[in-house]
Amino acid sequence: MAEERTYIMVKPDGVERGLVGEIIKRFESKGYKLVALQLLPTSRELLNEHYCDLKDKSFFGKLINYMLSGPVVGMVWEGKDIVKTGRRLLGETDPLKSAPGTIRGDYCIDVGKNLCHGSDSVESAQREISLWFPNGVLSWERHNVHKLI
Ligand code: RTP
Repeated sequence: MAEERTYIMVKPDGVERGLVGEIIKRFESKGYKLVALQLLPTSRELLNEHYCDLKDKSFFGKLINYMLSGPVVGMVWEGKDIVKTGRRLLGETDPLKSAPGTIRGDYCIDVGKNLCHGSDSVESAQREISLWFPNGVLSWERHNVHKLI
């Protein structure tokens, strides 16, 4: 059976602040495998689809404007329990509730600028990966994984 995958996205503030490398480093260091990576401007259409579950929330308009403010870096990471562990690496949605040692706990203070997104379930991950990477992602093998990490 294929390994679990998740969609991780560095939001415009993370790209602007030069934190892409730091975020990638945390997933790599943990032992996860990168299978897709892209820098791209978002569009209202993609964001409406990505955040379709939140369209009735009071902060929806603010969220979409923030996400349209600059390019994002979208990634697909693969590995054991990556959806749940990926969210733990990111920290809580509200950075002030995020433990030090998590990405949001270490690098931000505002829920409206919380640096990154991570899929919240295996089903959401599949939906988001198809949305942001319609041409698919790479499959590759790490033969010397224990020597690399
Ligand atoms: P994400 O989708 O970005 O990983 O966030 P999440 O699951 O941790 O949180 P969710 O409830 O899905 O919210 C999506 C994004 O909306 C922004 N937000 N603003 N009260 C507010 O102003 C507020 N609440 C949420 C955040 O950027 C959050 O990540």
